[in-house]
Amino acid sequence: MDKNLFLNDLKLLETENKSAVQLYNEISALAMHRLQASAKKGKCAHYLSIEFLIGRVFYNNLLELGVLEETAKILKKKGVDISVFEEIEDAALGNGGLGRLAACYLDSGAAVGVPLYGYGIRYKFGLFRQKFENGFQIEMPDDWQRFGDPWSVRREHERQVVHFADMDVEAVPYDMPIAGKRVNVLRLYQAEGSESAEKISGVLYPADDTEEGKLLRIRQEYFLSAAAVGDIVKEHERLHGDLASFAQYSAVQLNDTHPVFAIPELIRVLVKKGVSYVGAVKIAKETFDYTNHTILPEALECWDARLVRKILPDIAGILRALSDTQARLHKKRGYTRAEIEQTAIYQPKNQTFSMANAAVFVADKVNGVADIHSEIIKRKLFAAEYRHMPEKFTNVTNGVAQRRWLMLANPELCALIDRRIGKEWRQDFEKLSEFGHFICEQKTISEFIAVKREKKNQLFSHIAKQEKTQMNGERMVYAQVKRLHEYKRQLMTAFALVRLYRDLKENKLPDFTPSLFLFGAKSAPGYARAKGIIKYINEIIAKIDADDAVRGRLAGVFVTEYNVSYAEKIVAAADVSLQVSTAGLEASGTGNMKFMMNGAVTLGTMDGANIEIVEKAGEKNNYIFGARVEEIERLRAGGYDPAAYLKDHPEWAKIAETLVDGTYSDGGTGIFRELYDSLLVGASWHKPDHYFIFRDIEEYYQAILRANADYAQRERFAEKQLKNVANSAYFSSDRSVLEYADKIWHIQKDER
Ligand code: 26V
Repeated sequence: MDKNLFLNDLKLLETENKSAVQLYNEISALAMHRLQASAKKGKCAHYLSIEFLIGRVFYNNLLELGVLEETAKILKKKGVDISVFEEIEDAALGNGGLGRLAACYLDSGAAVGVPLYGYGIRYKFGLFRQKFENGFQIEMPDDWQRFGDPWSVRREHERQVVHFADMDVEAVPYDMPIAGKRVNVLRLYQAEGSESAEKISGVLYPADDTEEGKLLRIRQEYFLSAAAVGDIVKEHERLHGDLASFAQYSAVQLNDTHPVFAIPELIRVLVKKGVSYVGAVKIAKETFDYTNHTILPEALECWDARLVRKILPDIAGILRALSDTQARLHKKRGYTRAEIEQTAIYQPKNQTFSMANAAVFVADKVNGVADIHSEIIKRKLFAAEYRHMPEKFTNVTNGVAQRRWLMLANPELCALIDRRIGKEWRQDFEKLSEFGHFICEQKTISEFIAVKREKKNQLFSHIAKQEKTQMNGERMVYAQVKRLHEYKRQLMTAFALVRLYRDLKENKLPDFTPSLFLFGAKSAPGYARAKGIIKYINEIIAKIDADDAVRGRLAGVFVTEYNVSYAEKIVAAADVSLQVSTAGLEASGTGNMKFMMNGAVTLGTMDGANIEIVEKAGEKNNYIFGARVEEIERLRAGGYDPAAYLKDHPEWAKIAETLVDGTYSDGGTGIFRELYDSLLVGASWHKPDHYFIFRDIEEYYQAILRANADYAQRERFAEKQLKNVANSAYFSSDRSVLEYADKIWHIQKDER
């Protein structure tokens, strides 16, 4: 883009009497007008994902285009403060780490010059908007387009028809340019043609507890897969003609199992165009790669074959054929009967298609998202495949876009880094390590402390506005912000908070540094226990808040409507990043990296990317506690008895009792009793305390106290924080994308 043309247009823009929304649309249009997608040459990668959690794009795009500062200056001259655009809400077409990762990867692909194209769904409603009523989560629809969508262009001529047995659906693409060294495109498809067609791109993750819900989910996944495959094949034919060379020019990354229907769809399309079935399978095997993002059994998709057959008979047929091909091949390769059964795409026992098995069978490469996670999938989840085809498996540790998570979120810290090592690190993030030479310097330490104070003040004034909660003073900030799920153990933090409250009240912690515990999370609407945990935390916070005896020393805030923009403020302000999942269950985590870059220490378990974080920044600069994976595996195999533990630890027993002894009220819903039972009796198909809270709780509490005591020596603590900043370069998604390009897609970056 020619920056000057844009800036000249902006200088001429009439701003008087225009609303923020109007200006947002007009300025965005000026930038869009000057943006043009880069030409495709050589091999391209395509990233298929059911979620793209892009957040607010306005500032990010101007930053990527290199005009953010100038734009702010020009607008200021016209009397417009660039922060007015903060009222434009986020586009939340995703729900957590998986979707945010997709957005960071697109950002990095463009920034480093890798031709990486995103394919997703343009949901009419994004993830629900959240508020609390009496401490309970209430969901409201997120009509994200009400401010307009100036960063997308509808491509009328590129529409396609997606066929289901009972209806035809129009897939209309909306293109969002992703600017950097090159301009890539995120193509989101909207479903049109009839009322039932429109439902397909209606909402993200429709409830799938009924047959109708399941069918809708299958339709969404196939809709995305078929539109993307159709588009990639068409583009290949336009540029290269011959389909035999398809895999030479296209890599397709399956972001978890949701887009796995792309495999049978590609085979279907190729066969229809005259390629033999065997030839089509070969091309598919060279084209697809698969990333696994979780080992939780409830999240590994298995679709009822009857339902797939009902609306997609051809696709069901191809999956069955593929499963037969697979069985023959595995037999020839010497898989045991048990291994053949485990890895089968079609599972005859329950008549389902295992989408993960299809992905692993066809993919050229399968990767996990952090070292430990990749080891676990090799050793457990896909053990048989790994035994016979070890070369298929690899790891690419996740990363985050430092442009959004550091430069945009924390310009104050960036300015401090600039003052020490110059500005080059902004283009080449590995240079950030040079900052390491300065972090023991008194001047750097005091300036860093001042930056943290400033970021806390900014966060607190935002919280005052959003949550009507006043927060002041020099507090230490502990933050746990992420999807709400039992394995992430927000409930364990809640217990620790109750313990802190009690110990403070009983004057057992005379030297406690005043602290704030910050929570942010949305719970899936149908996930009753997660919603119960939100209510419990809100009850605890309210009680602490009402108690004069502790108010100055301890506070909690559960922010409402936690989203990407809120996260930007929280990661910049926090001192301690709480990453406390049961070892082995958090595939990677990416919040942990965002906090690290901004100088929060990690207080967490040896899980996901936490392990790599402490490896880089040093265990002594972080707070590690709890059972390691091996111990959890042993406990799971037998011998874990939370009731016996509580018998020996009456202080924790009393705290667990607060779920049922009337200390906190669940409004008569019975959900606290259900949570209590899940810990002590076992509920649904789980054993009691399935996530090992009581194995780790005392160690967790001690780690919180240790960090708190260390913080009293503010400067020493700041050094630990700075060590984390200086060693965070590895966690840039620029590094991750280059690794994908090199190890998985075999693509050269564009050296323009
Ligand atoms: C989905 C579901 C849906 C059904 C109910 C239970 C459940 C539990 C987990 C999930 C997560 C699906 C995949 C996912 O979002 N994984 C996240 O991916 C991030 C990016 O790689 C990674 O950092 C997180 O650790 C991982 O949880």
